[in-house]
Amino acid sequence: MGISGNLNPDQLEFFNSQGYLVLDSFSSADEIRSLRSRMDQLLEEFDFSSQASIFSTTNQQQTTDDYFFESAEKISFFFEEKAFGDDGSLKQPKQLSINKVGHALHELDPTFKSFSTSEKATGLLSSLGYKRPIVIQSMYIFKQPGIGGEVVPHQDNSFLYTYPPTCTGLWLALEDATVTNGCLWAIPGSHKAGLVRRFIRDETGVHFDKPSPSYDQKDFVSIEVKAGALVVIHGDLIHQSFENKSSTSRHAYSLHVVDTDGCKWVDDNWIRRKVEAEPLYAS
Ligand SMILES: O=C(O)CCC(=O)C(=O)O
Repeated sequence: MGISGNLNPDQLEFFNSQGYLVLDSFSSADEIRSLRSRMDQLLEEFDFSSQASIFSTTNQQQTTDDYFFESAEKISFFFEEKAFGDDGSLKQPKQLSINKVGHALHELDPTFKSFSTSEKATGLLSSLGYKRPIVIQSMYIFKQPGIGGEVVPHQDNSFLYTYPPTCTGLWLALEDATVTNGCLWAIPGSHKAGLVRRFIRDETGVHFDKPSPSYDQKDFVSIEVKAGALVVIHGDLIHQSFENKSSTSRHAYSLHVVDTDGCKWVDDNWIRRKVEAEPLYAS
């Protein structure tokens, strides 16, 4: 199937030199509304009591690890660290307590699948040179008001490694993202220095193979965007987001894509799928 690229030379030049690209108005207000209201529904249906056991049973580490690992092919709910009081109960409604939902919304939910496999998404990947791309994970990220946790500086290739590396992040703002409510920040051009470290899964669980370098906060630029904008993130770009101490949430839907042609998904990634992911296209 022939997929035409939809990025122009200036956009490609910006992405290649800076390691990220903002595409304003990538999604319409209607599309945003439908993704958000579908998530409202999923949250409404989510039976928090069934998951509460994860936080209270013995053998805590194993249950937590299993829930995390199995989420690769499920729609799973992860709480904010600060969601719970000392007595272990939620301090606010579940809708305001979830950090993210992942990692297979793009596969299992028709509304999220429709966006994730849309022509505008595949056209973008074609422009970036993908030959047989798969979405390897998706996340609905809430960045809840008051308690939305920070995401420390990282590179996406650390977590979703192919050899050679091919990961790209597609981060869709479902609400305006500002420095006040925890927008993305990145070090422009940092992708050119290559991958710093990897997140490895082995028989003991998961760990990084090296400590994190320390980064100078002065090198980061804020990426403030309006709802509907898509931020394209190179897999080696150093990026982060801060805690959300404001009273406004900052919802986003994020996809991570890797190629399956000309590279190999390595066995010690945290994601070990039982069923192979469907390619978005093959060229
Ligand atoms: O949404 C955020 O705050 C961080 C997201 C991120 O780092 C990613 O999707 O790679």
